[in-house]
Amino acid sequence: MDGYLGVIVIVVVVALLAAGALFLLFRPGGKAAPPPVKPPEAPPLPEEEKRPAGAGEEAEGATTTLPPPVKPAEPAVVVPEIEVPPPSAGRMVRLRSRLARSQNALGRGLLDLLSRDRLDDEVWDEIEESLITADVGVAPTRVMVEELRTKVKVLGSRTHEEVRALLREQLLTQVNPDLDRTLRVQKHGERPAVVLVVGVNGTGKTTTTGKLARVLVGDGKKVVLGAADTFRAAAADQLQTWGDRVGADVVRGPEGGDPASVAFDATARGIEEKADVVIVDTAGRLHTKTGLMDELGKVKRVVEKKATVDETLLVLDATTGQNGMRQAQVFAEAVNITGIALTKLDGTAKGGIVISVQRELGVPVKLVGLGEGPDDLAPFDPEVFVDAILGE
Ligand SMILES: Nc1nc2c(ncn2[C@@H]2O[C@H](COP(=O)(O)OP(=O)(O)OP(=O)(O)O)[C@@H](O)[C@H]2O)c(=O)[nH]1
Ligand SMILES: [Mg+2]
Repeated sequence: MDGYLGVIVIVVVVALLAAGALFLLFRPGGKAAPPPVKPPEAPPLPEEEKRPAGAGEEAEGATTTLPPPVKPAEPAVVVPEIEVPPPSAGRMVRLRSRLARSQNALGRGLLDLLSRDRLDDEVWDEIEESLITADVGVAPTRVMVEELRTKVKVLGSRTHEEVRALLREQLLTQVNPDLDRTLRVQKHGERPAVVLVVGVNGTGKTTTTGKLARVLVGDGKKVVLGAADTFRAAAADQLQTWGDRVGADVVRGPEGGDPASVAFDATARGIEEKADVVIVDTAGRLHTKTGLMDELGKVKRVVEKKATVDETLLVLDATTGQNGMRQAQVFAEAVNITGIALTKLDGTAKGGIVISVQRELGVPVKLVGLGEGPDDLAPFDPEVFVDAILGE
């Protein structure tokens, strides 16, 4: 028993001593932790024992070096990584498969029909129908069928290569490789070029503005974006995301604010920042023609107080066919369109719209959208397009 008592007394005494020590260390108002004990400084080494830094630290006789003091962690600063997109040259070739997938059916169908031994009226009707279904448009279809009929008669019997060459020539003539498709994005001395992006809701204006910024940055230009779609705050956020990725400044205005004032500020910023190009994204509401004319006219006028609108791109969704074309016509009547950006060409077999839209609006297709990826916008190349339709 006595032995047990002794042990208990010792345990209690030790516990009391420990509690006392803890109290002294952590008493209210006292320091939570003892001040760091400064390690004793190592005595200087005798001359002969000094060695170059880092050499044989573990070697016998070397003094232990203390680890460097740990620096307090600095607050993490998130630096967005700026992307450098690939240059635009040859993009359509790279994206050709996107076209081939949806356009090949038309090409194969036409080649099969034209390769038949007997080309009677019924076959010619089928050829005509295929072209119309692909949105080539009635008038260009008539011209093509007439030309093909005459040429086939001259040829007599036809090899597959001859038929292909014939069709290629006809399609290419309709697409018109002679049209000037260069984007007018050259700086005027100190002033940036200004591109206005217009079109119906949901056709891909904001996406095309963002992708175009990438095309231009990839080609070595400095770009400023203007979010003149002030109807939805989300529209400016959407553009901001595109701009941030490639380090392009985005000029925005208050929600519901005046689009012309945003376009003006964006132009001013472009001049200030010595940018090469300012691209202005506009709202896609389909107004009455006069409302549209007033609004876009005002945007243009204010930009022209500081620079010139070099390019007005009409964004057209290739999947909307003739209906989209009619709406596009309203825009074309309201503003002076200088080029067409045809989007979603990856999702339709109706590539013939390239032919009909150029014909009806009298403006060249300058850009084509071939997917939802950030670099899926390409300068339009008629030959690559026709070859994709016909298949290699
Ligand atoms: N597959 C495909 N989708 C595309 C292409 N271009 C745009 N889109 C899609 O089309 C949708 C609408 O694009 P937006 O750029 O928001 O269209 P918007 O004209 O600005 O629309 P509003 O501002 O509402 O008038 C988005 O989901 C895009 O990803 C394209 O070339 N191919
Ligand atoms: Mg938009």
